[in-house]
Amino acid sequence: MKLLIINPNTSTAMTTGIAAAARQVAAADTRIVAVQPSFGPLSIEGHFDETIAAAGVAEQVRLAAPHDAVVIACFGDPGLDAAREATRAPVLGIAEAAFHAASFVATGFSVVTTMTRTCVIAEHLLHRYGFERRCRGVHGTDIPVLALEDGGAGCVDQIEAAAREALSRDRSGAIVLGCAGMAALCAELTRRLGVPVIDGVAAAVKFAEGLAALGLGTSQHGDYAPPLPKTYAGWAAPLGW
Ligand code: 2AL
Repeated sequence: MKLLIINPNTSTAMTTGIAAAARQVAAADTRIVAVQPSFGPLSIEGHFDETIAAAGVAEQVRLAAPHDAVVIACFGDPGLDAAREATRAPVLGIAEAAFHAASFVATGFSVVTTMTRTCVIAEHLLHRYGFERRCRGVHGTDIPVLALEDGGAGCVDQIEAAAREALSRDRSGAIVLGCAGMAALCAELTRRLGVPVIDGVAAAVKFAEGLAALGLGTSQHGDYAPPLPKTYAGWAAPLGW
């Protein structure tokens, strides 16, 4: 199968890292194609960044070559509903995938993320997806996303400390990593913490493969039906239906 992974930010180093993390868990017959928007923020650390990045996700899914599944690899899942309107393939956000995975292996989980100001984005998603009763805390580390661009090895001690504090304070059984840039640290943090640590990129890849194998794609019925045909003005003109 062909799996399209969209990194919603415009850091090429992060797109490369996300592709490597995806390839590490993908099945032998899964072809990973990793892309990023042609415009938008280098990292996504707030609401304004996220709004522009969501348009970038819409751009990439609209202009994409044929694919069997799509993963949106930023923890705010920007543009998830828009992407689902734009393709028949299943579309998974890494936050949504990680919340599902964590709920399979623990009664309660904690999220450890980057900038504290982004915690509210994860909290909004937990409510939107109905996971607010499974998540026992969202914790910022104030690590800038771009400090994770090269795999984030220099940040692992700080993330471990935040995760230990979260496990104890929240009485949770698993840790969800709150940034695609943390993917390369998942194995090391699992070893150090001794609890399930969930990287949403890996979880989304495996769920996407599972859905595709089951022949399940995005519903064409109701609100996920293709966008209504109309003219789009300005820079968005090529994205109209
Ligand atoms: C993210 C992420 O996954 N990519 C990005 O640019 N920002 N999420 C986050 N919480 O910082």
